Amino acid sequence: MARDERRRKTEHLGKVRFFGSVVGADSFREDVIAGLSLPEKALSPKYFYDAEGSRLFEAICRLKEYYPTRCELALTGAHIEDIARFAGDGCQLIEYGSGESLKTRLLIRRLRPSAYVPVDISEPALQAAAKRLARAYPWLNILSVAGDFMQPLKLPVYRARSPERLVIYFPGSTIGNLTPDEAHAFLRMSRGQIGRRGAMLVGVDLKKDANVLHAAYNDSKGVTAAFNLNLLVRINRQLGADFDLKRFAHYAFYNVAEGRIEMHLVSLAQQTVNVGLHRFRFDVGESIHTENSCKYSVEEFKTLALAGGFRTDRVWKDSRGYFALFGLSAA
Ligand code: AVJ
Repeated sequence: MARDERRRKTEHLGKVRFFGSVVGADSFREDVIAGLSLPEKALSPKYFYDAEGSRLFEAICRLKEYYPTRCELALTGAHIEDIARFAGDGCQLIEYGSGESLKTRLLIRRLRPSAYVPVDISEPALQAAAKRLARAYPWLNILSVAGDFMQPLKLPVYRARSPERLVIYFPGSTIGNLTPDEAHAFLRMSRGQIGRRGAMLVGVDLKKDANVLHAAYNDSKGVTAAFNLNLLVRINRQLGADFDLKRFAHYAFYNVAEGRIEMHLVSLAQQTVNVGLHRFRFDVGESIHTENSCKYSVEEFKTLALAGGFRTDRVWKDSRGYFALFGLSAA
């Protein structure tokens, strides 16, 4: 980017500050090579979100079959007063996996946080969202962090006049991407970050009719399939690989025993794929496991939160009980 272009951008953004990316191209390559070398091939869902992946995810959120976004938006709107009372006025709001920061607008308007700290792995999505928010809320201090919230991140703290309550907002059931063990570690880390007075608002997708779950991850327009396959497009482009997209298919199912949707990319042929200098063999029907989306009952999540150092103060649900927002504080 040209220097004066950068300068112009900063001026435009007023109260927005960006904190650099910690997600290097090198770790992407290493993680892909390591993941494809496993006996059961697997890749981290965090790599879905290049510019195109973020765009496809936003399209998923607007699909009629994909209920989580709409349910969470509705329940947040319906209970905003209560949620705001729980979070407290004038806190600092940290959001993990902020993406386009859609639901956050409701909170920002009502809470008037002294600072908003969105953390997202996708820099383009982060920048676009910050720009839109800065325009809508010129008074808001935005400290954007490009990074992976699963790693211990040093978050920028806005220096307020008096020490403020830190509230972590983790909506969208992104926590479902983590296995229960990983979620436990994540909660412990977050608990350390916010301290004794802090709080956490976590969106959790609840257990329900497997047909509803299945439809949400196998939409009729094939947007979820495109989202899944885009991971291979990204690997081809950024890592010089030669995945043949016609020879892989999207596959998503509800694993009842594990209580999670699993997404896979299934090889339709016996084939070899090159990633740089590395070669990987695929049997017919062999898959790359690309995502877990864990579903919880309210009780299961309460137990997990408690193990992570949090007491469940509030649970807000949508009218059908599909989705829940948990208000957690330090146990
Ligand atoms: C962003 C992880 C919450 O698990 O529902 C949507 C991602 N994957 N459709 C989810 C996703 C396929 C989404 N999360």
